[in-house]
Amino acid sequence: MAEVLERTPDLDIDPYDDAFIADPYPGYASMRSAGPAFYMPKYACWGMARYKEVRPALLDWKTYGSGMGVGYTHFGKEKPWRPPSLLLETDPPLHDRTRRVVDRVVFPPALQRLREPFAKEATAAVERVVAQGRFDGVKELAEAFPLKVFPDAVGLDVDGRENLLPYGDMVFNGFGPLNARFKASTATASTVVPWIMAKCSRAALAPDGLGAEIYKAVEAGEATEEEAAMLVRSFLSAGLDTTVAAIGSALYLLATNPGEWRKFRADPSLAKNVFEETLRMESPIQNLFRTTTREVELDGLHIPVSEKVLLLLASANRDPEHWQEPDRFDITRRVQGHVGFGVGAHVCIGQVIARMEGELLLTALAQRVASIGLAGPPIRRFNNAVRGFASLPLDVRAA
Ligand code: OVM
Repeated sequence: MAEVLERTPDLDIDPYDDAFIADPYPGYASMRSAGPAFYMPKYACWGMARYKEVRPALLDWKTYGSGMGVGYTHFGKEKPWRPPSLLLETDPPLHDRTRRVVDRVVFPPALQRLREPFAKEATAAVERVVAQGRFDGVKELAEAFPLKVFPDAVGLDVDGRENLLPYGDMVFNGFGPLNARFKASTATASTVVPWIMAKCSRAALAPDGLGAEIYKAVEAGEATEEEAAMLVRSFLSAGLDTTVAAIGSALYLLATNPGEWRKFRADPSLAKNVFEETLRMESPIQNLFRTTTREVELDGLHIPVSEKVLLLLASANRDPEHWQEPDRFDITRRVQGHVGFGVGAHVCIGQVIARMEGELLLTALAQRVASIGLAGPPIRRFNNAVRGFASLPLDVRAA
């Protein structure tokens, strides 16, 4: 007992503070040096920020459960702001069943038919901005490209797609405490949420898209019609903000690291690795929670049962105990093992689509752009879980 009391894992840090979000990396360093886990009195929850603990916690779904929500809200104590996701906010055995339904739809060979339309749109998007010279990298590339190809792939019609990003903003703010930032993003919920739900119905989805593929599980007796709609909702929740943030961060890192840009230009086949290194450096989903299903002992430190634990993926991805020069953007780095997509039972189910988008857009960029630089100060997007830009003024010169 004395050993437990000796430890003072309290950390007076607020990962949802504006200043923290503007530059979270010094905060992550403090969190990592606090120990294997730390306690945040302000939120009465725990955190883990080192690679050494974050990765095993992600893999140990029995101890670190998702069924009580992967946001700050503890579903056993408070009502979730929206009906829980059947994928994200579930544990086995339910998770195994729903995951199987979606796994079949995103089976990599089945997604290869997306490559050609994605590549065509990537080229068109890059050619548009090259013609402009100066443009907003967020609006014109990071948003425009995923907002075209992903809803097309799911099978949404073109009307109302402007609801997708505001919905994502609510969903990812909803990973944090339901603070002023969350509340501001839900100001449009009364129009955005019903639009999203309507688009999840079988009738709203093109017969050749990923959404319609999900509904085949109903015919096969593997899911109910209502469950299928909720699984389509997962596509519309998780599939855009993440790729938008990743592409925006990749553009920023390339524009501000001219040496790496030159390497990339010389070898556009590095596109895949540029994207992975971006996910490590500027992890689109910075953090998410688990809930302990039993008391945990970590290096003499005790976390009680039913406690929320914030897993700082972005910090693990910059942990100097695991990575050499973690703060250096190195497009030839061996970046395998980053936890930007998570790992284990809940590892990102859309990763093949996300990687395809990243690879194809960055390839088109390396092939058609000779130089890329900032044309003004980038403006950060503030969200409780997603790290990206609101605006990224860029200047490009045609190759
Ligand atoms: C979902 C969902 C929403 C946001 C993120 C996510 C990281 C999943 O609704 O299933 O995965």
